[in-house]
Amino acid sequence: MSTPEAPTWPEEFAARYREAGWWRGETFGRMLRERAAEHPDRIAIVDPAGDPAGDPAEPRRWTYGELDRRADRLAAGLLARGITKGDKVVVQLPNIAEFFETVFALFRIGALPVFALPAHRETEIRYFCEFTEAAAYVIPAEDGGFDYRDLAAQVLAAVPTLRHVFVAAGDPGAFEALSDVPVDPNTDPITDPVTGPVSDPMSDPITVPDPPGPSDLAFLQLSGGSTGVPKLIPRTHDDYIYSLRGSNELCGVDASSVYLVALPAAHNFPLSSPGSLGALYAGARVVLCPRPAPEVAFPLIESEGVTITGLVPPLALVWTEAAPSSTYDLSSLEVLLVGGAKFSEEAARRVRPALGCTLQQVFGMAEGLVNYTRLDDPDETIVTTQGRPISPDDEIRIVDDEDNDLPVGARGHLLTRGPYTIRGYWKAPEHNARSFTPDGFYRTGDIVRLTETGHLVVEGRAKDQINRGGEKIAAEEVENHLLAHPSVHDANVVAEPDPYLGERTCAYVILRAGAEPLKPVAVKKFVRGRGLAAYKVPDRVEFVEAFPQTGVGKISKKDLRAAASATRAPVPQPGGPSQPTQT
Ligand code: AMP
Ligand code: DBH
Repeated sequence: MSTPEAPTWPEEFAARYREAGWWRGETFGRMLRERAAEHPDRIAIVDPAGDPAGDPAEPRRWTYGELDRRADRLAAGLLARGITKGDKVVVQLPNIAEFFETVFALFRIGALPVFALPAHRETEIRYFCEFTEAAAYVIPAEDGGFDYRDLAAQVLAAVPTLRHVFVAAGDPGAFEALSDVPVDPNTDPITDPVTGPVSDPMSDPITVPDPPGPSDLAFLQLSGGSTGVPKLIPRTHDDYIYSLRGSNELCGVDASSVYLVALPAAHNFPLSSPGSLGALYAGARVVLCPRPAPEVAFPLIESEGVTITGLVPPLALVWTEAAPSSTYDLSSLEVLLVGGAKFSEEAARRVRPALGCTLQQVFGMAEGLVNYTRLDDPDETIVTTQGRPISPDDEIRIVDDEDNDLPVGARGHLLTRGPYTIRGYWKAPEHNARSFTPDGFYRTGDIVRLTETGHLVVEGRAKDQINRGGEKIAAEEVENHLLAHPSVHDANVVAEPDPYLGERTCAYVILRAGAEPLKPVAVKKFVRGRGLAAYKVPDRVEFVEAFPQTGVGKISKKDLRAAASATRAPVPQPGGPSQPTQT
């Protein structure tokens, strides 16, 4: 049912998707319970970081039974702290086992994880907490040399709704350790301050008073966006689980699969295409990779027998370069998914010879639609297209600037509607009126063409965004930060080509009349100082007197992009400043 916060599918579509068997009335809470009942002793999660309380040299291995019990106990503890159905909880965790304990506990209660990325900083996190009126924020103590407790202290001071900060790994400092939250329903009676007793102390598993249903929201995912602030994407249990089931089928994931989470776990791609949640749905094994560098990932592929993983194009390039001289045995790897940004045909051709596995291109979006090349597609299709939709009920339109449908083969705007594509962003009615057609098609902002075989080829982008190796940057968001500099009169941010990342950001800046001259590095420092994720800091800053204009006097980003390509700074070398940003 549509709410003012989250528009959803009209009833006739919902009925059709149920009838077709896409939506089966599943929830994440029940899914884990069922898998744990079916095969309690099978390994679900492998975290190479080890057990801080046990042997840190031995990977932690949680069975389905253990993950289920942990989710239950944490759910009980969160309820006891007053976190209930509908509450929002910003989850900003690296690739550690506690990520899954946390999100399944929240799923069970019906509280909604808001999936932040480890790279996000004060500006983004504060916005997520304020906008969703988050009740809690879950962090590691430290990761990648950054202290998330300092960030949490700033956010906590600024956001009145935020009642709890839980530290999932490391020294909690002034906050509560996540490991102190769980309660054992067998020994500790649990009382919700509002609804009273929530469990019978003798019963295990716990009984959640008002568990979420299949058409309830499961979480809020982030959009790369093209506007001043990131948009939040409301996904339901049933629609997301359908995308997992469909992905598993097309990617060959079954109970014997081993999925390596190489990208940040909360990102939609490694979460759901088919990702960790797809693997858990299948009863498979999820191996967490703390960093995607070959020297970290390759030993894990060998030791854990990884069969499938997903990478953004710059990392796929790094892996294909490293694999031929690697001493690790990568022969267990059957499928490498590559997506998030356009994978060049030349790079795609190198995957099988270098890694000995099947390439599967994936063109997806957190808003919904996911396209895969099929494992048995001809090699030419695999290396030259970005795949075709998961569902027979995914509707695809390719249209001109006036929304007229174009003939097959023509380049145009991709519009889509279907059983796992949202009908609107969370709490964004004005933006929704622009991003969706009146009959509910999502305007992806991608320029694509359709081949005779029904595969999509991504040809470009109409949205004002930079795709920096799979990390999306809304030009307007960075422009707003540049405009906050007292010496900046105006600013425009565009993409320029980069051999590794595909694109990187170039900021054109006009200084105020009479302002002291600025160095590019000072501008970058200023943007970084605004508390933004590092990948949003412009790679290049150019000062200009004026911006090129279109015939009607609007600023021409097209001309700026052309200028940026023509004057591109010297090509950076691998290992240099344009290596993929770790998020
Ligand atoms: P988001 O909406 O932030 O989840 O980002 C999804 C966007 O990433 C898509 O709309 C595309 O612009 C881009 N994208 C994802 N996968 C691919 C791919 N394989 N090739 C080209 N662009 C992609
Ligand atoms: O870029 C994306 O958002 C993306 C890419 C591949 C995605 O959301 C997905 C697969 O599910």
